[in-house]
Amino acid sequence: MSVIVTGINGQDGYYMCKYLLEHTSFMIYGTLRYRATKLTNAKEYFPDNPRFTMLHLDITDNVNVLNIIKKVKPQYFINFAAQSFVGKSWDIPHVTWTTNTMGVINILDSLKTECSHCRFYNAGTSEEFGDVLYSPQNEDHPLRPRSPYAASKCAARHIIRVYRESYGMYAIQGWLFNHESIRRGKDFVTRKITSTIASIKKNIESGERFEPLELGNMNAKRDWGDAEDFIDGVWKMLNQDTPPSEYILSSGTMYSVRDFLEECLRVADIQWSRCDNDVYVHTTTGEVISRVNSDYYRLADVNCLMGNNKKARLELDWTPKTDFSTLVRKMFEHDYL
Ligand code: GDR
Repeated sequence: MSVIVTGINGQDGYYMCKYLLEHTSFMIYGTLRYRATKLTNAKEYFPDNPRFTMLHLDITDNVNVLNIIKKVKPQYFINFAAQSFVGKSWDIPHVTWTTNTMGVINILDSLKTECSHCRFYNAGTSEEFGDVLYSPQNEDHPLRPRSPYAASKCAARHIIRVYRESYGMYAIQGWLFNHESIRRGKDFVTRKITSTIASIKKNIESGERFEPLELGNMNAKRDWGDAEDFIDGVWKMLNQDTPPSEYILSSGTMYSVRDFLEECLRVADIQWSRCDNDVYVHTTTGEVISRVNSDYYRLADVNCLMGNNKKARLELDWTPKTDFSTLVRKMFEHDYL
């Protein structure tokens, strides 16, 4: 019995493999694109675990997808491989679409032909709701994407439904609201804040000067949860009695980028005052801790997202365990070590 998890270089792929190794007895095949990464690096991920195998897989290559599925014959296929940087998706719309949409078609079609009993999960996103009509968003909220990234995920959602309804496949795409961890990439705003504030804190302590943190839209509001909580919800979504439903996973709370920064400064115990235009100044030295740089603004941003997770709570018995302050503290303390 085996599971394929794609995108193990990323936060979600890694935590999914970890969860499955701890909670199941399946053989886990974790995949990542062939770049310079050697497969021998598998030891870095799950040292000496005989149930974990690392494979190269590029989901944009349908031959590669078909051959891996033929070889592994998985019971579950969990796709976290994606071009997941929303801001970058305007610069690389083709890569975004090819990976996030065509890649999904490649997987669906290979599963249909070679492994139609396999349960398939694709990573969906709150970004699909985009220009929201009401808050909190539930599963019935219309899809109103604002970025090439979000549009690619909406298209994937539609094609997954088509395969589910046409071929009777267990194929679903949950809506995951923002979810963070110590493994979050430093280009995403939360980890950018915790890692930069941690290094500023060290500079303050050693009496050295520092470069300020530079951020974009401080008013953007997001529903930030803990990635490890969400992985449990994904596995529950994959183990429903058929026919499967799609669910929102979210913390159900909403904070601005400004709130995240200020919470992180509190946790770091850095004394600051906020001046006009969101310039944050260190009280003792007068140095600028954080300021706005318009280069980080998006062509179209989603202003606020907050998920209604009632359906997942009731039907999957899923509950997010980590609150906002605990999440910020966990990430900051890791980066400050
Ligand atoms: P998001 O995450 O776009 O919500 O997508 P991100 O952390 O990139 O942005 C969140 C909000 O913060 C604002 N922002 C900045 N963002 C970044 N990256 N860098 C900055 O300096 C900055 N300043 C302000 C953004 O404008 C935005 O409003 C994440 C990804 O993981 C997606 O793949 C996933 O689908 C969604 O979460 C749910």
